[in-house]
Amino acid sequence: TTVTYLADYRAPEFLIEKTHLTFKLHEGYTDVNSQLTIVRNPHSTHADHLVLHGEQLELLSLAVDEHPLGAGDYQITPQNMTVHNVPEHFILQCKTRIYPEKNTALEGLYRSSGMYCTQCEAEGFRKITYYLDRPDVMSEFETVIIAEEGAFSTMLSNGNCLSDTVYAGKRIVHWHDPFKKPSYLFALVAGNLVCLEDHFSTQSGRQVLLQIYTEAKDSDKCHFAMRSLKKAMCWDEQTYGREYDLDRFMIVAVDDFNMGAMENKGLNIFNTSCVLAHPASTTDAAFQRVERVIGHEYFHNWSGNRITCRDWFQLSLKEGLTVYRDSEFSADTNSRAVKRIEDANVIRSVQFVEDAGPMAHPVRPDSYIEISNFYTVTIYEKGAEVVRMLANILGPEQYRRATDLYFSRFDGQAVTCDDFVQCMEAVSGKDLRQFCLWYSQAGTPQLHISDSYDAARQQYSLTVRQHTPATPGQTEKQALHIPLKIALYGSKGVLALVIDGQNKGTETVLDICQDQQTIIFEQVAENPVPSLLRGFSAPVKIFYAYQLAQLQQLILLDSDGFCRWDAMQSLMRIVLCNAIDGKDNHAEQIMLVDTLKQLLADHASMDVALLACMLDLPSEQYLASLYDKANPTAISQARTQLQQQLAIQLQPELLGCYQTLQDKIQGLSAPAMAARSLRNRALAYLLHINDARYRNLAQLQFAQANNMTDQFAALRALVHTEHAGSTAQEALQAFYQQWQHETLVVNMWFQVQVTRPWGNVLQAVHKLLNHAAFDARNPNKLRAVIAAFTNQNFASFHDRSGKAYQFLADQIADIDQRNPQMAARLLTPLTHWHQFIDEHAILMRKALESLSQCELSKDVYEVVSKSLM
Ligand code: HT7
Ligand code: ZN
Repeated sequence: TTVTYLADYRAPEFLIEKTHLTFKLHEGYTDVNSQLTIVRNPHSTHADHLVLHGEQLELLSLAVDEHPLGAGDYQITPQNMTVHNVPEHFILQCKTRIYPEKNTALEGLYRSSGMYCTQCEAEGFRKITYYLDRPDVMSEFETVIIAEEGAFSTMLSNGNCLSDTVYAGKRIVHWHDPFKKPSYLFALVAGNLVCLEDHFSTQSGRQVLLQIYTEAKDSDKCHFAMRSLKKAMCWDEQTYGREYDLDRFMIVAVDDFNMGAMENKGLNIFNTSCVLAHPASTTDAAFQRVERVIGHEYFHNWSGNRITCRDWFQLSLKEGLTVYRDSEFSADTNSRAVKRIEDANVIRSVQFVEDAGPMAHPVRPDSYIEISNFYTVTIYEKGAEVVRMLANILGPEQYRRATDLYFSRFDGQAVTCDDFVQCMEAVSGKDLRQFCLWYSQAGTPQLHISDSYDAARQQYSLTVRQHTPATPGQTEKQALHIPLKIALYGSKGVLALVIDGQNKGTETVLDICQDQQTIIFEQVAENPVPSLLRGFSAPVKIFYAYQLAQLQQLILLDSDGFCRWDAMQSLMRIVLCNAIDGKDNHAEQIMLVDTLKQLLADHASMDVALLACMLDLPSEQYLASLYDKANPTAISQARTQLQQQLAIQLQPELLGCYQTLQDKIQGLSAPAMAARSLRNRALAYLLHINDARYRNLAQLQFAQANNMTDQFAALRALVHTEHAGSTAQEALQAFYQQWQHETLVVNMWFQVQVTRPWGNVLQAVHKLLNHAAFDARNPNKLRAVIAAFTNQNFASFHDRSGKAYQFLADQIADIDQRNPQMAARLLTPLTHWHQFIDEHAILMRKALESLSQCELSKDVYEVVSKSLM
């Protein structure tokens, strides 16, 4: 196996000015003719041989400037083709044959329910034709697609359609993309699709044709995506001054897709799960996902496509920035506090766990074996937090000027994370060298905070100590620049902040830059409660020994929604950890119940969406991360018990909430969604009580719901309680009966069963794998059954027998034969073995070891070998 290192980056020896591709689609195979206008890179060394990428290609012919090449003129290996003795400037003509119908890896050109589609990022284009398949080679593309006349209603590629003709029984469609782009943004689609059309007129008055293509059966599920797209286009004009640049923007929905969606220039390809939505069959959460992903891919048109990455080590340049952009888009359109809580939750329960494991890597990694393994929460979500910190350090005006500078300075180029930060420095005049460690240093910084109050001097001091634990290959860590946003609360509310004689208002950002530093607040009339890391101002762990009453004060009164939720999480965490550790918990439990009672009783005056989040207990995964060696059984038990206790003790308030919100749940407005989310959380709690009244409530909601959120929440509550017996079974059957023709809903039906927190779920999983609706080649099905079981069913995955660990290893060995990217992704839960007590760690390792005995793809090999190191 070869390792690729950032330090080995060299500019390309050759550039490709023009790329002219002709695809002849035949049943069973596709012939690709490419004509590349190649020049030697004036900025590079003077090689006289050209090395192109190419994998799994059948070479039919090759010519330089129309002269056919013979066997001695070139050399082919499984990864490359070397053409010897090429001139300064020439045209390379290459004919290859590929087999899309046999492509189960879903990378390159493949078929998904009959249609042809492509996925080229990161390195899939080399499975289509020989090319310089690297993001710093940007070329102008022309694409001709030829198929039997009448075979496909839709034949698409990037850019503008130049012509669409029929000749000698063949349909010939010619596309041209005027913007230079790297090969990873190339796309082609051919299929029998229908299209929803609309228009957007840009701020400068240009008309853009918007099209969303789907299979005919899904034509009624595109309206929400279309609205989201127009909203996103408008938002990017207003927030970043970015206007769309082509005359046409197309989205195609496909069933078989390894990720959520892909930002190909002018022709985004979407997993159906991230574009289709209809109130009857789509939950509120899924609606929000569609809006977010539509925004994300659209925003890539500037952050990724116009300005792209120099090499894949810079992946977060486009992904971190684009996630930050989509996250602000969602915050502006929905609840800002809730969005921040969701983001923080992902960082804490998933990214911190990645950072503590064998796959830990910096936002800009130094090396990889398989780049597909680096589309991670660290690159995406931590990368977004890094951009957010920069935006906050600069403030809104400077940040906007800095992004304007970035977009104009580097338009049409492939650049680095350093280039991005330099724009921030240029505009603000700030020295961001220490800040840049966020890009190169892996691991989660820990802030240990202590305080003291001097009543005589009226001074309050906070001492902050920072420490980042070692990660694989990085033992020495330097102090980071951490923006710590804080406020202080007194008995009558928020206090004015005075530091060094300067008035800081009621909220300030402390620049934590040293291993240890102390900040002194003056004119503080009483010992305050610190509100720390407001708005989740940095992706760090905070350690501060709050007293219970202090937490309660923050929960009830903090003006920062994130901090209210966070204080509640802390209180719940204390109760749960005490239970896990077998400690006395009386006072803590009383405090928790009392606080929740107050919130629920007063729900009319609260942000309902925020209150709903505040009812969620910390995830098992997050709780496990708090321990050196976690006992998964103890964690699951403590969590289930607390859910039951809270349900019993808060019964009247939960029921009250459920009933009073009854008349607020119609439609797709934000208040209606918030009401549904609170009501359904209340319902889920109530079903932890073994009482037929509550089961009837769920049954009634299931039967009467006119939207998927409520119908599914009721189903989930029934299936997830041990006491619902045949009622749950009947609901499951009815649900399948009703929705069996909606693939995405069937996936939810799979998911709800494998995440059941009781009984022998592994047995149920085996049964579902044999269900007629299951298809092991479809990534969404693998996610709905296998990933949902192993990632969202902590108790069953960590069953003491270790059977679920071995089950996952066996599944991965099988999936890896067809789809290495999916196989490697599914492996994640096993890589966390080091988090758990030996009894589990040994079994998890054993499963990994069994996998390491198999013939593995590069993708799975990298994860397995790093996990066993
Ligand atoms: N930029 C896109 C990445 C992507 C991808 C990567 C590896 C394998 C398959 C893939 N499909 C899409 C998605 C995005 O961040 O917008
Ligand atoms: Zn992206």
